[in-house]
Amino acid sequence: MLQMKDIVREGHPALRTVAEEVSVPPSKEDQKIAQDMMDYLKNSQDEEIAAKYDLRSGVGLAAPQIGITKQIFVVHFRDKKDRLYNYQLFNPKVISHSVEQAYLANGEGCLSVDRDVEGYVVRNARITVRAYDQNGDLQKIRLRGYPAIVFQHEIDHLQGIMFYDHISEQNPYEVPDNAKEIE
Ligand code: K3U
Ligand code: NI
Repeated sequence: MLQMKDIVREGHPALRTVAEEVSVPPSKEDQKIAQDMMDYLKNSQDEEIAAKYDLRSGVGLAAPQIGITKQIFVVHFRDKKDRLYNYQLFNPKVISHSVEQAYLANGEGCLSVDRDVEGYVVRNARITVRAYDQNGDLQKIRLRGYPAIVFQHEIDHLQGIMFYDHISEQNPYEVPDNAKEIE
């Protein structure tokens, strides 16, 4: 099972590399990478397992975060209406996005960043993602609010982009005119 020692941290080149597309349908090897990452998320959200193995809780994980520069990411979380977002995705593309922007009121964190970073991470409020799932089926996923933020955070990892790249250096709490806050 994946543990915190397997997650690379700031300074590791994989976090600043543009990840490579994978073959579709995903190979057995790539399916295992995604499944291992999904197991990490589920374990990290289980209080007992997380305490036993000292896992930091996460809602998403991208392959470059375990040092594998392939376009694979997984998410596992529920939105405020208790809808489950459980996806293993390959070669994702944001095919459209809103002009309106959004940011989490409490900022963002990252399993690859061992420090608190202050400021608003301003992103697109709504996105549509096209990606392949673990079976090789093409998925088109429309997202808004918190789920849209999580998916953008993960897709950024595949482009070598860190969440703090989106924070204004001049004023970390600057809110653009067209941006709304997400609780
Ligand atoms: O956001 C986190 C969380 C954990 C448990 C319950 C509720 C929230 C932890 S940080 C996280 O999940 C990152 C994971 C990363 F870095 F590996 F991709 C993803 C993320 C955090 C914040 C906003 C969007 C995405
Ligand atoms: Ni992250």
